Amino acid sequence: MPTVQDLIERLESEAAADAGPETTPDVGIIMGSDSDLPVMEGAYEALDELGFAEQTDFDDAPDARFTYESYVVSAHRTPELMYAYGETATERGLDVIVAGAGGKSADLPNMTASIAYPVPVIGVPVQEKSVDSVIGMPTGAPIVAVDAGKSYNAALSAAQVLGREHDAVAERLVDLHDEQKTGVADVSTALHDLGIDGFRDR
Ligand code: AIR
Repeated sequence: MPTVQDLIERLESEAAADAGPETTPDVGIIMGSDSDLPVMEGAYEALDELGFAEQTDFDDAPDARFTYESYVVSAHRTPELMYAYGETATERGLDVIVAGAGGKSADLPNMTASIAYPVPVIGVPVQEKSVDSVIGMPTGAPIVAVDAGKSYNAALSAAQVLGREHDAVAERLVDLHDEQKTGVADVSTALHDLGIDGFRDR
């Protein structure tokens, strides 16, 4: 069974590999526990909709140009791993990190933001009671965060960061927005034209 130390060494050796930006994951998704997955699913959904592929092997990038990876990293159970993830983020080629944690001491997003700085971190409070600990940063230690549970938006924000450098990502974001607009027009027309009973039955 792999140990935390194995994971730390993996991250460090990947950081030392000097891999090119086309082969490294662009977005890192981390969460405090695998129990956060149901809430963090939205981040995967958004990145999938934007055409990102998941990279499960640092040394074997998928064909897609834009990729993400994910790990469970607990600020309290595995602080060394959190430190290693944040500290190697730049060298491992991550452009932006989406970090989610729950509970009242949801410190993974805010601590990772400090350690990985200047790599931007988009924080996801997994529960309502996690909001204050995710966003409550002192002056000079920035984090960008979404509302409780809004991991889908966190991934869109991450893609917006990438979109400033990569036109292809910006174009995908605009296309996705257009699709969502069309979706509203579609349900609006159906609700009006079918009436509430017809709409419910459709
Ligand atoms: N958590 C895990 N390590 C540190 C913290 N704050 C958070 C997780 C999860 C919650 O604690 O992000 O939302 C409960 O985790 P678990 O593993 O007990 O289900």
